[in-house]
Amino acid sequence: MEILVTGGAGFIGSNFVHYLTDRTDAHVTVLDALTYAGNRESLAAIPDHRLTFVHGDVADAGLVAELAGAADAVVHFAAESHNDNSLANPRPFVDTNLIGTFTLLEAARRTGVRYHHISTDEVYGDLELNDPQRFDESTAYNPSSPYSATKAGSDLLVRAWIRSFGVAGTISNCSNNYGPYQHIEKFIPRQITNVLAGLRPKLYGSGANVRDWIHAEDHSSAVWTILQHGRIGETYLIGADGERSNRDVLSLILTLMGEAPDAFDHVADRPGHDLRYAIDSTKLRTELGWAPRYRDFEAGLAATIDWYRQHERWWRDTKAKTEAFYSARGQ
Ligand code: NAD
Ligand code: TDX
Repeated sequence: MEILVTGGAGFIGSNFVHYLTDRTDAHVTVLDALTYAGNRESLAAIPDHRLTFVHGDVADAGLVAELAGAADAVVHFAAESHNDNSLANPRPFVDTNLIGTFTLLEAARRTGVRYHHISTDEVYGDLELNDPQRFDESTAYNPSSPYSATKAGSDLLVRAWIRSFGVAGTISNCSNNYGPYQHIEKFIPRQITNVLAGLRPKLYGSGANVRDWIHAEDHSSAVWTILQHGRIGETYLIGADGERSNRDVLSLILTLMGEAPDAFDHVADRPGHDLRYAIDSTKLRTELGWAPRYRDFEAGLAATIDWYRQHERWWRDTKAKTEAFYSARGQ
């Protein structure tokens, strides 16, 4: 099987490529623009005969048509993925998340290739802390940020191309991922690398905001399950019952790293900051028999801390620039 993975040099895409090459016979072609978020090093351990790397843009129609035409399936991870960047400069989010997805869908329509679209729980907006409901496949879209609005728009394009043009597509909306190869702009690796670099961790606002954490390898196993067994035209929510407040996650990181649990600074809150995300993944579990493997968040977090400790060369060069962006925003 030949699988085209867009955004395969990013966090979740590279975890998915490792998952495929470790556990299946598939040959993978990665299409990645190597933006600030892409890192070729994340794929360095994969043997040449299992992987073809193509440096290019998902909005390049000619290139995308050629690669999609040679694949049995396309898994579309490539995106501008960081909410804070979307507040500072939304334009690349429109270009990549909307025009890029449109370009892939046109190629899928012409070639008939199986298409799986990677999306986020943020398309549903946020929940109150005490709301007994979680997001499920019937929840109405209500995105808050330019990032989540462009992801919501891209999901709707996929639904339209499935219905109007018969594209053989599926969609998954996953909760917050953690694990190796995550860019250090994101919450968990930012705080781990702050401690490793001798800087104080930074918590937005009160830190009462809740995220529903899932290990990136569990996200990969869910996507592979949907690709093989998912019903065409369907949406599946992916989550591992991992709700925790940012304050609790940060205190746990500090404790696991041998620091006082309150050794952090409160900084400016994110404008429009979503309060809580929570996923009900019953459909994926009951219809397709998927279950997460990482059920112990503390153990998964400890392994992630070890990974950043052992891979300083992977992140060190980006630390100063990342922190300069945040400090200019009071964060
Ligand atoms: P990331 O920012 O780490 O990686 C994105 C990758 O896409 C990078 O390698 C980048 O170079 C590439 N890319 C960006 N623009 C491109 C373009 N125009 N053409 C080709 N490649 C391009 O992102 P991530 O956290 O790995 O997220 C991957 C996908 O998963 C995204 O679609 C995101 O919306 C979704 N998602 C992420 C999370 C999460 O917790 N990180 C949760 C749910 C869904
Ligand atoms: O330094 C920080 N301090 C802090 O308190 C950073 C970077 C973040 N935060 C907070 C904001 C959020 O409540 O931590 C939480 C997580 O922040 P991010 O890592 O930026 O993730 P989030 O905004 O929740 O979005 C993530 O999950 C859904 C991914 O970045 C998205 O791509 C995905 O769609």
